[in-house]
Amino acid sequence: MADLVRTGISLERQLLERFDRVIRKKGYKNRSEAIRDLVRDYAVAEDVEENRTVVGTLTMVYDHHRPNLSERLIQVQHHARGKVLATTHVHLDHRNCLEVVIMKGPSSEMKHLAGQILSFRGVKHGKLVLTTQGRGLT
Ligand code: NI
Repeated sequence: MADLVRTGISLERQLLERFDRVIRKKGYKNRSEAIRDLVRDYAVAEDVEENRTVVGTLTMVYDHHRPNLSERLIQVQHHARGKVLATTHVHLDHRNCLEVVIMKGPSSEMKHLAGQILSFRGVKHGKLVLTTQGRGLT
C-alpha cells in the first residue's frame, strides 16, 4: 500500500461548499479522492507540458465521401512512425465514420499529428485526449 500522508488546507467556506456540491454530483464519496484526482490532473498536465511520453486518443467524425480523405488519414498515421498503436473505425451511416486513434509518444508529436488530422477537409469534429501511462500516480 502507498505511503499515505495527511495534510490540511484552508479555504473559504463558500468555495468549500461549492467544491462539496460539485464532487457530490460527480459521485465522489469524500473530499480526499476528489482532491487526489485534481492532483493527478496537475501531474498529467505537467507531463504534457514537459513533452514527456504520454498515451492518448484522438476521436473524430469524418465524411468518407470526401475525395482522398480516407487515403490521407491512413497515410498520415503510417508516417507517424510507431506513435499510432491502434485504430477503431465505426461506420455511423452511409456517409459518416467515427474513428478513434490510440497513440503513445511525446505529447508534442501527438498534438502535431492530431492537428494535422483535424485540419483535413472532411474531418467534421474531433478531440485529442492525452493522459498518463499510469506510473507515479498510485
Ligand atoms: Ni466508415
